[in-house]
Amino acid sequence: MRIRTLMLTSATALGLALAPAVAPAQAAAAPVPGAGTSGHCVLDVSAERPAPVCFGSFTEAIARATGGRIADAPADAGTALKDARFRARVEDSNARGAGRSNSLADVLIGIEFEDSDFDDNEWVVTAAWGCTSSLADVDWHVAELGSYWNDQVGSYQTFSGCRAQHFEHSHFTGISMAYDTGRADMGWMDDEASSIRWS
Ligand SMILES: [Ca+2]
Ligand SMILES: [Ca+2]
Ligand SMILES: [Ca+2]
Repeated sequence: MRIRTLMLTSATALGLALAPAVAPAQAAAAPVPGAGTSGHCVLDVSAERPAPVCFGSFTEAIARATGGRIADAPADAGTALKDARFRARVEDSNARGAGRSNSLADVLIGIEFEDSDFDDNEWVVTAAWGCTSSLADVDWHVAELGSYWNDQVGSYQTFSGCRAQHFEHSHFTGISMAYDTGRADMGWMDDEASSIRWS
């Protein structure tokens, strides 16, 4: 059983920066490359000190999140996510993932979107490996979303055997949605999620 505790802080323009919860004194995030107006970030939740890496396009973010194996993803994330062939390519890439062979783990476990229907800004979640089938064994999580992403998630999709559970409050408290592989509409949880588990 392996559980990683992560915190998203608010140090970047996107509010997508984080540090291990066990070391709050060192929580200040490094400057985020490409931070600013970019809404296409990759977050490696298995890194010792996770920090988002942001790109100018969804295409570039996917290339980074797949270790370069998918370099031609559609520019529009929503178009990509609704395409079964694209989702299959992600799973094929995950099957060939090399884990932590480079600075960013290359198994893509999920994508979180700001708006419903896989629209607006997104962050791509990577890890060194995917999820185990048991939901009791939580594989990855983010305990606190930052100032930008807190109460903003409007849709999501998971990959690599993962299912996501979104919580109303940070540190997995408050009301939560059932584990699911994806939702184009968060329903009552729209703009409410403050922490997330993947299992
Ligand atoms: Ca939103
Ligand atoms: Ca909340
Ligand atoms: Ca699991």
